[in-house]
Parts: sequence; C-alpha cells; structure tokens
Amino acid sequence: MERSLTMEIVRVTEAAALKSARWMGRGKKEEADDAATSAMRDVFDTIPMNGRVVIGEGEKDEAPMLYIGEELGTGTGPSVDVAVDPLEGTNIVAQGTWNALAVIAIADHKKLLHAPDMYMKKIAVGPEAVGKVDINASTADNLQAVAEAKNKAVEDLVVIVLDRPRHKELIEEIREAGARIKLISDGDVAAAMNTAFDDTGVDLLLGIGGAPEGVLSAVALKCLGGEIQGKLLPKDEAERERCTKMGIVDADKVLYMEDLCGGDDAIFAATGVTDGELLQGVQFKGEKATTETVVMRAKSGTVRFIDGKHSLEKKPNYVIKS
Ligand code: VTB
Ligand code: MG
Ligand code: MG
Repeated sequence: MERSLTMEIVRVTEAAALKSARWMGRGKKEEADDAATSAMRDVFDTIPMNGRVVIGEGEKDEAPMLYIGEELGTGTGPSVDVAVDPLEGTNIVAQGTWNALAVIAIADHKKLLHAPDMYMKKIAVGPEAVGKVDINASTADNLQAVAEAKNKAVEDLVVIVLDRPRHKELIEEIREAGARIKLISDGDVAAAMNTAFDDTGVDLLLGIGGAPEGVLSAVALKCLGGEIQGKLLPKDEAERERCTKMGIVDADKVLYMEDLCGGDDAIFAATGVTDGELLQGVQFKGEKATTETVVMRAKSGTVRFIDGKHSLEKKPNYVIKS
C-alpha cells in the first residue's frame, strides 16, 4: 500500500463532510447520505489507485454509488480494498446532534472482513486495555478489567452504548457495576475510535451496532493500538446465507482484530460532519468552511489531525442551493 493514499483520502472524507453538513438539522437523512456519497464518489475518481469497494452502500442493484465491488480511482497505482461509510450517522445529521462522520478505511486486498449489513455485538477499548477484555466475559468483569488497566475505579469509567431497547439488560448491568454511561442515538464508529483518545473521556464501547461499522472501527483501532472484538448476529437463515456468500465460514465465531482487519497495514480517515468529542464538525461562514479530520496509518502508527480551510467560492460544487 502506498502511504501517499493517506493524504489523498483526506480529500475524500472532507468532501463528503462538506456536502452532507449542509443538511444538518433539516430532518432529511437520505438527502444528507446522498450528498456525502456522491461527493465521496466524485473525489475518489481523481485518486491514483486501483480500489475496490468491499464495504459500501450496498449491492450494485440497490446502490448506484459506492456499491460493493465497485472500482475506485484512476486505475493506476496501488491495488487496495476500500471500506466506506460516507455518512456514519445519517440520523445524527438530520437531527443536528453529535458525532456524525464521513469515514474511509483502506487495506491491502483481502485484509478486511467483508461484513454483511447486519448486527454485530461489540466491545471496543483503547490501547491500555488491549488484551484485557473478552466479549464472552460478563459486563462486570470487562468493566473491572478496563478499570484496572486504566488505573481508574469502575465508577470513573464512561461506557458508550447505543440507546436502543435491545440494550436494556446491558445498561442495567453497567449501572449495577457502577460505571457511568453515555447513551448515543447513533454513531458507534466515533464511539469506538474515541476509546483510544484520553481527552474524549470515553473508556469503552459496548453493545450491538452495525457489522460494517465494526470493521471500520477495527481499522481505526488498529491504527491507534486499541482493540475491538465482535460477534455477528445473523437474525435468520437469509442473513446466515449472506455470511457464507461473503466468505464468512463460521458466523458464530468471535471476530478479533486480525479477523476484522488482517495484516500490519491499513489506513483510516474520518472527517467530522457534526461536532464530536474528538472532531469538530463542519463550520460555514459565507464563502469559507472548515473541517477537522483524523487520518492514520497502522504500519507507521502516525496519527494526524488535519484542519481544512475551504474556499466555497473556488469549490462551488460544495454550496447547496435549497
Ligand atoms: C448501527 C450503528 C451505527 O446505526 O449500525 C446503527 O453501528 C443502526 O442500528 O453507528 P439501529 O438499527 O439500531 O438503528 C448507526 O448508529 C449509524 O449508522
Ligand atoms: Mg452510511
Ligand atoms: Mg453507518
């Protein structure tokens, strides 16, 4: 993989963020998602790479852009597999709340799990707690292990959980153990990534979210030296077949870092669309816009924060006229 891709993909996530941020608070999640997807698609076309979407917006017949199998880039340069979530948190943008991201992960061919669009049970932690948690252990035991690893009391921990009825029991277990909770409406990629940054105040992500988001989170945490474990949760025979079709032999097995994102290299980039603990969202002022992006590479361990200042006058395609 070429390290020049690291900088190239920042342009892609920035474009998606700039476009979709115009939809903040308008109550239109599909429009926000389409804006991010088409912006991403356009910029990918300018990058010297031989990319193939392995996690994307769906199958060819259901997604006109960034569908699984779609080829990306100018066709010259490194051959890589690409996972995208142009707008991770469509509802977040529609409502104007926290932690919507435009996300891309890139890895060498066959290194990313081809995660079907279904649920995945997850536990994610930052570097200090790597090797200390176990998705099969009790919630109390995992909280205790993370507290010890971080030299904190369990009462000091902050656990992020998607605010869903399916997490009723999990939330009770966390409360019983004494840890604190941040319930989120959406956006568990940001939550997983934030566990690796002390300043965010986020210690763990627990619960059930999207499987594709689990793979994206794994790439981020690989670059950051953190860890996520996952378990696919096929809800019926059709979803089990889908796993088999996507090359997953045992859908019930625990997926560790190496299963989610293999090898020693991968690149991850995320641009904030709305404000979050780690990244500020897009801000507009007249003909100017600003973006904040984190971009990182597993092989070198470099993590960069890139502040973008954009001239909308010179990039008129970013101005949405409603
Ligand atoms: C999950 C989560 C995402 O949507 O996919 C969630 O991983 C969907 O779950 O971060 P529900 O069916 O419970 O809404 C997100 O929150 C946003 O894509
Ligand atoms: Mg999406
Ligand atoms: Mg998503």
